[in-house]
Amino acid sequence: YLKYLLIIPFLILSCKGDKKNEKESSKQERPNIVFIMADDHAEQAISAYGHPVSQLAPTPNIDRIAQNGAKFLNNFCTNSICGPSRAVILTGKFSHINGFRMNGEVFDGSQPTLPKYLKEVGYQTAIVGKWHLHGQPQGFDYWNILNDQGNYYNPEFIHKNDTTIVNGYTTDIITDMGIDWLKNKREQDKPFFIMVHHKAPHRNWMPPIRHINTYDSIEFPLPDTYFSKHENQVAAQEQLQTIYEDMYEGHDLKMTVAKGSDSLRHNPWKSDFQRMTKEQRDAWNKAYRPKNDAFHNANLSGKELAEWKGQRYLNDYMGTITAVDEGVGKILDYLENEGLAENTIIVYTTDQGFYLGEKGFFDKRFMYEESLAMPLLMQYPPVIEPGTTIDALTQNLDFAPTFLDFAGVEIPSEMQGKSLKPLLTGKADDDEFRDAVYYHYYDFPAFHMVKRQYGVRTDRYKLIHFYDDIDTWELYDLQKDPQEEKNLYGDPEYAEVQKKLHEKLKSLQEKYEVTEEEFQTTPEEKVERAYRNFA
Ligand code: SGN
Ligand code: CA
Repeated sequence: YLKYLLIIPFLILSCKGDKKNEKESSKQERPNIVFIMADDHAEQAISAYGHPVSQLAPTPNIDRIAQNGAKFLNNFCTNSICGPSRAVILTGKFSHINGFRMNGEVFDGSQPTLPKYLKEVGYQTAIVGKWHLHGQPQGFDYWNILNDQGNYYNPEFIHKNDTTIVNGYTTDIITDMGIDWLKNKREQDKPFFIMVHHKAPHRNWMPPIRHINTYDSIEFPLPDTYFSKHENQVAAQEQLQTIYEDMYEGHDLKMTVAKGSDSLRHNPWKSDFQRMTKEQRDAWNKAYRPKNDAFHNANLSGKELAEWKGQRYLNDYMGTITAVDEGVGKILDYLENEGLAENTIIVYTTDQGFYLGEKGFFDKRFMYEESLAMPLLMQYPPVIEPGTTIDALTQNLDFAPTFLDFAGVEIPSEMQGKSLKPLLTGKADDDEFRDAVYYHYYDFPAFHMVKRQYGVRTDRYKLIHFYDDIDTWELYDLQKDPQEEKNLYGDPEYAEVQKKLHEKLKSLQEKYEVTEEEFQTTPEEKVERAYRNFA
């Protein structure tokens, strides 16, 4: 008996110990999250996605995430513009619910957000780089953000109440800030969530000196639709984002006034160049001068000139991407070397898609594929099989619920997205995840004059309504016409499809609590917005 009596307290103690261990380990098991987001990085420029341009200027480090984990093939934004996409990511709610519809508005930081929920369960949270939601970030233990859009060279950063110029190249600075926080600034025993938000490859596509000439010998393929006439696409006819018509020859294309000169042609925002140090500017001129002189010698005009502009754009754009890719490599190496990669969800994405000359365009905003698509790569070794591809229709709306789900936090019912975890763990069927996505872009009149529009996209079809100062519908069969050049709206052969899409659109608007007010603008508001955007 005595023997057994002695064992009892021991059993009680060891049970308690087990419980404690259980708690400890579940705490430790909350995954860290490293969320790397570029600004305007087209899917066409990530080699893991296989598009022709990216094969000539590959992104081996970004691709590592796809190899280690999952590549989403049908991920879309809800509103293809910077601030709004960021607000959707933070809240898991559409723009009309989180209140941030257009660039230039101020994000209501008092609302519940992803970092706030994560903090509640013990995460350390940080954001470095582009913020662009105006006002100070809330819910982050540490933040150091670019002032507004930020600049490529010697950008200003805002930390607490101080604005400081940080010397160097923005992508490298942001990468180093991210690593510095991971290494030196966080509390080492807590799970962490960091958002590393690049400025690149945003306009005006200024590469680091080391990559100005990296792609000089490459001829990038220009898209078949580079000279599209936008038949039956009124909004596309009236936009101001055509490479060969609307890019500023100096500021954007770095074209000089004459052979032998380093003076830029049209360059309305001088500060992007003036802020460079003499040393940077000299190295810059040295790298650009020979190719600008070759351009003057060639004496191009018409179609040839338009194509040359497309090449210069892609050359610079890919140069900025290459620096982003190097930065991603540095972060991955750091996490791997520190033994952190195993328990860290690493994400690479961008705030929205971008045009690399499709339809003649640069920029985004339209509901057409290139700007609607949002590349998304995610690795998390414990549950995501290497080389996974996901076909489901997913959105930036789903990011917050996904991270909360992985962190073991109950997803708040008011969030409008869905957790991607079941897709990533093979527990959900791609086809059944979602049958259509809803989209709404509001920012008109504004830069590039892309009309207000909303619509629905299924796995095969897309219906768009352009409204406000026009009232036109477009319908595409993406299987037969992936380049969206043939507007089928009103085509009798598609009458049934059209009817179904209208019904779907209506049901999504009901589901997502879209009200009539969403579609109204007062003339005063328009004037105010136009002023804000052009000023
Ligand atoms: C700037 C750019 C525009 C771009 C907007 C929004 N002009 O105004 O081309 O569409 O930002 O971009 S620039 O010459 O000043 O760069 S967003 O990514 O912030 O939404
Ligand atoms: Ca952007």
